[in-house]
Amino acid sequence: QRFPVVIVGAGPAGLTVGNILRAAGVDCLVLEAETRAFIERRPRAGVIEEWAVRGLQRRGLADTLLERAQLHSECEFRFAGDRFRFAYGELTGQHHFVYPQPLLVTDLVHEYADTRGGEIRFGVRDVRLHDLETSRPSVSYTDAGTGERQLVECEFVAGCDGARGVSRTVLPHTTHIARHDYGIGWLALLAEAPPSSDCVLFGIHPNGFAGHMARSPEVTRYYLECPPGDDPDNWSHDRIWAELQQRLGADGTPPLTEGPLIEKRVLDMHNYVVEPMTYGRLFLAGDSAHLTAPIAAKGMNLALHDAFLLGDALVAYLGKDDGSGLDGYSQACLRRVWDYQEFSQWLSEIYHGTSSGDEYRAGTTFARLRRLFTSPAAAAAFAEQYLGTAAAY
Ligand code: RFL
Repeated sequence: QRFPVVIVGAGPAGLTVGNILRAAGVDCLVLEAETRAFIERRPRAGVIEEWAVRGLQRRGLADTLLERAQLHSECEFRFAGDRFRFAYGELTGQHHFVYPQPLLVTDLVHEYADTRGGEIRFGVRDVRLHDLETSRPSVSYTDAGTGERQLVECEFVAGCDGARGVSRTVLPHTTHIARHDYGIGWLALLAEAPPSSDCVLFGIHPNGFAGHMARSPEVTRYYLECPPGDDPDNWSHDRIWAELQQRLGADGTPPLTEGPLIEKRVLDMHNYVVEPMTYGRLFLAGDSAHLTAPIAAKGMNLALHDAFLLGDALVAYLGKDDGSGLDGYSQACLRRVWDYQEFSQWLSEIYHGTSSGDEYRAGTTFARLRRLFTSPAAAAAFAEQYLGTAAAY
């Protein structure tokens, strides 16, 4: 079997690359470890930046999203019993689109496999990459149905298999992997409860950070800062809601609308960046190349950015023999990646400085927050970074 491109992983990155290739008539094969039903339900991100939505739209991948997503243009910081609205949409003229990741993945799989006729094999096991330094690499895997090993020859491998995939493990020792550990955990929660505000809420509290993000009229994502490696079982339903009410409480606001918790898991906040994002004929995209803890809700946006660049670059090379996109791929991606990493770090200090137990950090956190609401220049800079428009400069 032979395909010009084999894509490992059917997340937002892999499916977007696949869709771009199919639209240009470039054949490809997507290999995915999970089932279609599983990836269409896996809850994760929910906030997509406007430039990313426009990028999907230009490639015919945003029709359902544009019909169904909610537009957000404000967020609210709650601290010291007060609430401060931040209207970033007014400052930039741009929005966030709230559209849960499983819905985007469902749209992208449907478009790729059912509309554009792309081939995708689910439930594959033990994917291995071969001869990446040559112009004839290949990928082997164990087929889900027959249990037999299969070998697929190709010209390029797109490593879009996320933070726990195989692509990153085959990189040579000359590849640099920069890591950062925040030393904190977040209890990530999905509540079967309507949102309690029309915008994202950030609770800055001595007990720890708390976040509120709408996902749909029926489901809301919440986060609670907790010790890294904490056991989710330490967090009973009652304890969770008591902490959320306290950390997100502000004078004159009604209590949060409570509901059953349908997801409860501890995320250890850490980041990494792989540099360069390529090795021979292997091109990494998305979480396989860089992880950004969900502090600034950037991961899926970066995955889409990589996918646009990689999809277009592969089409240019395979269709027009133009290798410039592939040559500049890693550098072009990493510019936005590092910009978002820096913003995540900056925002992390706002979220976690107050609860660090360090009076000095608490003081500088409040100074940072006050500046957002008193300095128009600081507000404009925050708005650009929050929406990802600054990274385009
Ligand atoms: P994905 O989505 O992890 O997809 C990788 C796919 O590869 C498959 N796979 C393999 N397939 C074959 N062989 C192997 N050996 C394989 N190993 C893995 C996996 O099954 C999977 O289907 O990576 P991709 O495409 O790079 O997309 C990245 C995003 O999923 C990720 O960055 C975001 O979810 C991060 N994130 C958020 N990002 C945002 O932009 N906005 C948000 O609001 C936001 N919220 C979040 C988040 C991540 C979270 N978690 C769970 C870490 C909230 C949370 C709680």
